Amino acid sequence: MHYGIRFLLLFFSVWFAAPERHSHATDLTKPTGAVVLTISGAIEVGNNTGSAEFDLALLESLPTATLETTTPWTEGLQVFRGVLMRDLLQAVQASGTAVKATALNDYFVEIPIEDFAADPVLLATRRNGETMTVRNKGPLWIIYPSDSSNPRAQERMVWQLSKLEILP
Ligand SMILES: Nc1nc2c(c(=O)[nH]1)N[C@H]1C(S)=C(S)[C@@H](COP(=O)(O)O)O[C@H]1N2
Ligand SMILES: [Mo]
Repeated sequence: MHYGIRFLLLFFSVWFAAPERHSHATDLTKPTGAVVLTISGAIEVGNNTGSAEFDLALLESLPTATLETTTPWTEGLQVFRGVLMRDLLQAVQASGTAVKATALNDYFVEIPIEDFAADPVLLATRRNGETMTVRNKGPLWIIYPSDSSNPRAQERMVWQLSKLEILP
C-alpha cells in the first residue's frame, strides 16, 4: 500500500474515533412549559444556543433529593425537595469556579462551586410537597441545610431564583 493511502486511512480512523464534543450545548430535552430557570456560561450540555432552559417538569426529571431543615424565613421543620446543586451542575456538564445566581428581583450573589461539595445544597422546587409560588419565595429556592458551617449560607439562599451563570 502507498504511504499516502495508509496515512489517509490512519487520519480517518482517528477522526471517526474522536469522542463527540458537545460544544453546541444541545443535548438536553427542550422545555414545553414555562421556563423557570436558565443556566448559561461554562456548560457543555444544554437545549438552546449556549444555555440550558428548564421548566419545572424538566428540572424534576433530574435525580431529586430531599432536605429537611429550618430556615430563617419559615416556621418549623420544612421538607424541601428538588435537585442537589451538584447534580444539576453535573447534568449540564458545568465546569467553573463559581455560579452567579440571579433572582426575579435582580438580587444576585456569587456562589463558589465548593459549596455544593461541602453541603447538600438543594435547588428546591417544592416545600412540604407543594410547588412554590413567587409570593412564597418560589418557584425555585436555593436551600442550604441549617447545620451548614458556611458563614455565607444565608445570603446564598436565593429565593425566586431565575438564572444561574457558570463562571470560569
Ligand atoms: N430573591 C432574593 N433572595 C435573597 C435576597 C434578595 O434580596 N432576593 N437577599 C439575600 C440576602 S443578602 C440575605 S442576608 C437574605 C436576606 O433575608 P431577609 O430579607 O430575611 O433579611 O436572603 C438572601 N436571599
Ligand atoms: Mo445579606
